Amino acid sequence: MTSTTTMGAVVVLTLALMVITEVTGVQIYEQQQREEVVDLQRQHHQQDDNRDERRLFNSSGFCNTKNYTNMPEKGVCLSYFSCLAKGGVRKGSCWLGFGTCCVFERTCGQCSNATVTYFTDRHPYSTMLDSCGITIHKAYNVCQLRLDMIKLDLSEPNVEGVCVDQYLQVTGADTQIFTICGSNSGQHLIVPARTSFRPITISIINNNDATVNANSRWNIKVEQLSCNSSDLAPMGCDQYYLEPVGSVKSFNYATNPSSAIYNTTYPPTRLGTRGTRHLQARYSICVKPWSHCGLSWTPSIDQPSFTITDIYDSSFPLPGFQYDSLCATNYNNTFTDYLMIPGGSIFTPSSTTGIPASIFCGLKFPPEVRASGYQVIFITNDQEAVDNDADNRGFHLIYQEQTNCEC
Ligand SMILES: [Ca+2]
Ligand SMILES: [Ca+2]
Repeated sequence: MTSTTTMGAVVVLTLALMVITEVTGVQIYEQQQREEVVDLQRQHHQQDDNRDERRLFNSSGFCNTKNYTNMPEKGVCLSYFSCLAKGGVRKGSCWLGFGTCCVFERTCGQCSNATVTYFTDRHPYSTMLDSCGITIHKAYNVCQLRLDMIKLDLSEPNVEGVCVDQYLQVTGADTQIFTICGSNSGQHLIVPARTSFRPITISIINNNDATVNANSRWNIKVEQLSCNSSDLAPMGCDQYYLEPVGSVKSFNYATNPSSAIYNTTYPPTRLGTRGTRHLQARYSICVKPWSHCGLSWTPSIDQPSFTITDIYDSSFPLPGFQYDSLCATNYNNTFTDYLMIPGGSIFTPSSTTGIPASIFCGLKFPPEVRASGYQVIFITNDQEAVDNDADNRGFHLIYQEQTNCEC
C-alpha cells in the first residue's frame, strides 16, 4: 500500500510539473488525454495493490538511465569490462556501484546480440542511404522481439494509405511484418521469433530522395523476450498492451486530423495527393488479461478519434456509429476498412443490455463496446482514395479491464 501511495504521489507531482512546462494548446490537449488514462490506471491500481508489487519486483539485471534527449533508457547491469567488451555505452552505476549501467545503441549497418538494443538515426547519412538497418542476433531461448518506438517520425504514406517513400521494415521474423510509416512515436510492435533461426533485421527503407525524408527521426528500443517471459504476447498479436488500462492508437494516428487537403464546400473534395492517415495494414492488437473479465472500449476525447471509412469534415456533424452489416450496406455493399472486436456488445448511456456487434467502421465509435475477449483486429483493403476514404485519421480508443465478472 505504501508503494502505491508513493507511486501515486510521484505521478501527481510529475503531472503537475508537465502542466507547468507545457504551454501550447496541442500539448495541453495531449496532457488531458494522458491524464484521462493515468486517472483510469490509478483507479484500477487502487483496486489491486498486489498487482503493482508484482510488477515492481518483476525486473532483474536491468537498470534505467537517460538517453541524449533525456528520454528514459533501459540498460543492462554489467561489469565495466564486460560492457566495454560487448560494445555498450556506460551510463552511470548499478549493483551498489559495483556495476555499470550498460546501454547498447546501434545505427546503420551495425549488429547487436544484447537483450535491449536501441536502433537510432545517429548515423550521419541515416536518411540518405537506401536502407539504414541493424541486425539482431537472438539470444538463447528468445521467442519474440518487442519494438518500442521511443521516437518514430517518418514520411507520410501515399494517398492510398500505403508506405512508399520511407518505412520501417522487419525481416527474418517467423511471419511477414507489415511496414510502418508516418508518425508513430509511442507505438510498439511484437515480432514473433520463436522458430526463426536467421538474424532479424530492423531497417528504415529510404525510397525517396533525401529532401523528402530529411526530417525523419527514430529511436527504437528492441527488446529480446525470453520464451519464459510473462510479457510474451500470445501468438498472432502484433501489439501487446501490458497494463489493465490504456490507450490504443492506430499506426500513424497524428495529433491533428489528417493533412489530407479538402475544400470547405459540401461534399468535400480532395485537393491534395498526400495526407491519408491510417495505414493500409492488417494487424491484431492484444491486451494482457489480468482479471479475465473482458474489456471495455471507449473513444478517446480527442475528437474525431475514430475515422475509418468515408470523408470527415469538421464543418459537418458526424453521422451515427456504423457497425456490422451497416459497414457493407452504407459503403457500396462492400467491407473496406473496419475494426473487429470479436464478441462485442454496444452500450449507450441509456441502455442496460448490450447490442451485439463485432465490426465497427465509419466516422464514429459507439459510446462503449464491451467484449469478453482481449483482442481487436484492424482490417483494411489496401486502398483509400479510390474508395473515397479521405482524411481517415484512424482510431484512438481507451480500454479498461472489467473487474466484476458476471457468472
Ligand atoms: Ca479508410
Ligand atoms: Ca482502405
